Amino acid sequence: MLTVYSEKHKLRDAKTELYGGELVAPFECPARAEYILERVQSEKLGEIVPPDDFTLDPITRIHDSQFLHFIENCWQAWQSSGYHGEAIPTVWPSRRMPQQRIPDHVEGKLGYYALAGETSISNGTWEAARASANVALTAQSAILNGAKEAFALCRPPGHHAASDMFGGYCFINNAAVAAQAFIDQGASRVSILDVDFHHGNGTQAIFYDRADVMFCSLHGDPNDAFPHFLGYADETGSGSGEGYNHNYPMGPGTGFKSWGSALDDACQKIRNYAPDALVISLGVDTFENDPISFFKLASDDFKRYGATIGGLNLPTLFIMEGGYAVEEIGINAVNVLQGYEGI
Ligand code: 6XA
Ligand code: ZN
Repeated sequence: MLTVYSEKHKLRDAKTELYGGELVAPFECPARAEYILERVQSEKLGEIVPPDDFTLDPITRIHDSQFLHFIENCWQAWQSSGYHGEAIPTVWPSRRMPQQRIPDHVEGKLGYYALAGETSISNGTWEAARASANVALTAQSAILNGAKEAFALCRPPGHHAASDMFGGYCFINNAAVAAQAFIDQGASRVSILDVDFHHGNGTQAIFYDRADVMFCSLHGDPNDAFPHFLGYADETGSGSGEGYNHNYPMGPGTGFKSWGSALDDACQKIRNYAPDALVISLGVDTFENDPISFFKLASDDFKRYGATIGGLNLPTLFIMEGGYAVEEIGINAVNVLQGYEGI
């Protein structure tokens, strides 16, 4: 299987994450992608290529231009305002402030565009997020040009980012950008299957009223897990998108037996939908030793479910999302890809 990887992910190297009331070293760190790359190499998964440069056009098919402009310029504006730390939102247009104005000051803009408060913006964030989207688009092009499958080793991840919101370590929604690229290049239907521990709220929001992109997500019950405010089972789509959004929230301690049954159900829905392409939001934070999640999948389970996805027999684009048990992240991610390939 082809892997697309960019060294530019290293430019995303924030020093702070707001976690449990403390500023800690971010869970979403450069070592993650390096461990995955090393495993791809040591397991000889296949060729590894750098991404091509794409214009902003495929990204603006999904994201608001002013939002992208903000992510690009936030760090500069933050520093110019005289702040010494990294840019972290502290105020939001919350329920009793319904005007939804976009303030001039960076502090206001940050709150306007943020969906959560853990993710800081710092030097290099925009460049790394752009490169991550280019990784996804390059892998998508490979499939368009005839590859049966490809692995986009994206970092930073993307599935929490909505058209005009960042957070949960995500800035550009790589899976959504890639799915839209398939549609723009002639696909009638695309399925996105999100197996990250966290609900892909950004992806759901982007495609919620559309029938041409079906979204299925297996995740920690938002009653108990981030992002808390989206990802419930009764969210099934709206308008012409009604019936094309499927959430499988699961509680603390969920192991492979129940998780695998949910996957089987989602795969049946994908089979019925008969998409032209399948995009997998591949997070491996479902692992039993993940430091911020509560599912109990073992390393072997990743191989087993990779085989289930392979059984769909569809052109398949794997997009890397989360996973924070850093030393095992490569084993678990590559296990999915090898399971898919029947290895
Ligand atoms: C913030 C948790 C962010 C989760 C990010 C993630 N406390 N998403 O892994 O898939
Ligand atoms: Zn996650």
